[in-house]
Amino acid sequence: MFLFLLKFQGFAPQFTLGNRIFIDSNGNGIQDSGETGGVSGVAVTLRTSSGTVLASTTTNSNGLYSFASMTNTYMLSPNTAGFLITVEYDDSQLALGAYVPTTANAGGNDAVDSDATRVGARLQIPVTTPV
Ligand SMILES: [Ca+2]
Ligand SMILES: [Ca+2]
Repeated sequence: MFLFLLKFQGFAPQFTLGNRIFIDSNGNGIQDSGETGGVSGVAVTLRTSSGTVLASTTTNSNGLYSFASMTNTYMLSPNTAGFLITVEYDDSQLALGAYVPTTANAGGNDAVDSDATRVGARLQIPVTTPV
């Protein structure tokens, strides 16, 4: 069984939001050192807290995704909460195949855990923009 891990990190000052949809091979909710594979072609969307779509992208061959130049394109302010990075978890998301979400926020290291929680047919990560 394979699981995937959806990770968020924000990088200041360019406000590149993103990270990876990761294959959590041992299902422990942690991006372990040997787990370098990602899921490609997954549609990822940046939304407001009320669900309005701000931007969409797809993961690359390493499972990486990002929303770049946020401050200019979307007028996001630093250190602002209220955005969501979302992945549809339904039949429309063919790239995920039989992958299922892994445990969110496992262990004590936020740098290597999975941040996505399931809300209905959607996986989402609440986002606060970088300081
Ligand atoms: Ca793992
Ligand atoms: Ca976390």
